[in-house]
Amino acid sequence: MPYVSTNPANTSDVVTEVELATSRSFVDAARRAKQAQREWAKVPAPIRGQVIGNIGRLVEANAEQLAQLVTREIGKPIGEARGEVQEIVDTCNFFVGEGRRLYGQTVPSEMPDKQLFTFRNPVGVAAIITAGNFPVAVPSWYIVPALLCGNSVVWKPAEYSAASAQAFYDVFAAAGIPQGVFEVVFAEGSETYNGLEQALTEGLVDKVGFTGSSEVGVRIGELCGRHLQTPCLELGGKNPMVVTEDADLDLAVQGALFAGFGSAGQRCTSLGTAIVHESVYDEFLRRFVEAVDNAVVGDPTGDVLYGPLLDEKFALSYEKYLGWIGEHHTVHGATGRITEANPRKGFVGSPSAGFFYHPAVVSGVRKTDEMFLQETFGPIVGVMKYSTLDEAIELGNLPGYGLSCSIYTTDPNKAFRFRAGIGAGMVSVNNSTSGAEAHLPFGGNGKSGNGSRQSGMWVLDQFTRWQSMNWDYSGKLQKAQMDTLEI
Ligand code: UN1
Repeated sequence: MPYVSTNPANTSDVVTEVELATSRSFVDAARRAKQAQREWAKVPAPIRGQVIGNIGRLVEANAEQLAQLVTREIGKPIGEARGEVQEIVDTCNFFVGEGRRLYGQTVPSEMPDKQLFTFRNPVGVAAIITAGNFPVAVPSWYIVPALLCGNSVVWKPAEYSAASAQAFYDVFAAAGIPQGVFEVVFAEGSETYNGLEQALTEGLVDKVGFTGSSEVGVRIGELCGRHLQTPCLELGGKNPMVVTEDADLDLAVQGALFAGFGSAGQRCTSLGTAIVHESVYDEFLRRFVEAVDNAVVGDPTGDVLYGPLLDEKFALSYEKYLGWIGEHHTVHGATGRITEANPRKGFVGSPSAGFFYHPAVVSGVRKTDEMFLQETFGPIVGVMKYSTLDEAIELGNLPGYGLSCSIYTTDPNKAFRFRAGIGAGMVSVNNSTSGAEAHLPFGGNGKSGNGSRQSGMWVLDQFTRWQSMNWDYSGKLQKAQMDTLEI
């Protein structure tokens, strides 16, 4: 079945057409990957690291082209797309060095003339399923360390970012990743799920990495559980930003604008609800609404805060989120699709050519609202009041996600109390909820994931398994616990 990927800023622009695979093709790719992994694991880790270095250099050499393609295919503003490409380079740079570390340990034994060791072994074949909002950076967070650790990879990117995925894949092939070690399969959801199930049953997949919705994450988690596997799940978020009474309000507004509306709010780390102290609520809201009103939206090849939604599918779900706005809410400014009939001041380009939506700031949000409890993957931010920091922390935790959060405060005591009380995997102080750096643990808890972490050295635990070894050079049978030396 062919799939046509179009430019969401101009839907008549066809970016690529790919043939979607069946579940069978997914299984075949996993089989090739299984075969190829045996040889790849024998390549010394420092040499695998060199190949990762080649990838980083090739991405750098083709950075502008790749960024332009990402912008054309998913509508991410070009500045952010360049940042996304840089994130691959940063990831490669980190893991080049890891090829010369990938440390194990030497551990003392309780018996004389005996030495204990630990080794990191590759897991085998990693099946990586990723979303299209970060079509190249987030895949690199999985694929680069997985390969470095001696695994092979079967990658299922989002269809609507197929051209970006293909360009990313081509770089890996050109950098010297052997055939079969990295396979890409374009397939829609149910074929992927069936293929994955089959591959797990046949023992062809040893680790699953998934970035996407919490709903699909639960299904993948259940499937993996049946095969006694722990997947790496990076799911949705309802990321709160707390603005305390002593916060620098202009800074908080800048943070809320970028976190809430950067990438059109389509990051898993995007701001969900600004939880603002009652004493500064009105002033924060006034400045925030003004900033949103002045923000430039439109053609993502220019200098805009955000462009179109990723794809038609996301435009449709955004319409659903708008339906959560109730009588007791105040919506500041226009909502819905930007058209000639529903225009936006300062819009850059031609609105009706793509999936452009007005930014929605919704105040008067209550803790029982769908708007407050559910992820709204799009340019919509709720604003609500709190009176004590404990209450703000409780509100931050209430939706049950736990990916990212931030606090704007000039009081370090509040920042530390917030950090300790909030259930999120990532906490920002006086900075946006989004914009993770490539070498800090990335991941969430609760509905945001199963506690797995990506990035930096922490991701090594996803793509290696510890093996212990004990070596007895005493020349006799020494029995643990029984022959322990008495002092
Ligand atoms: C995601 O949306 O899946 O923190 C990841 C950020 C990004 C990653 C977001 N670097 O904004």
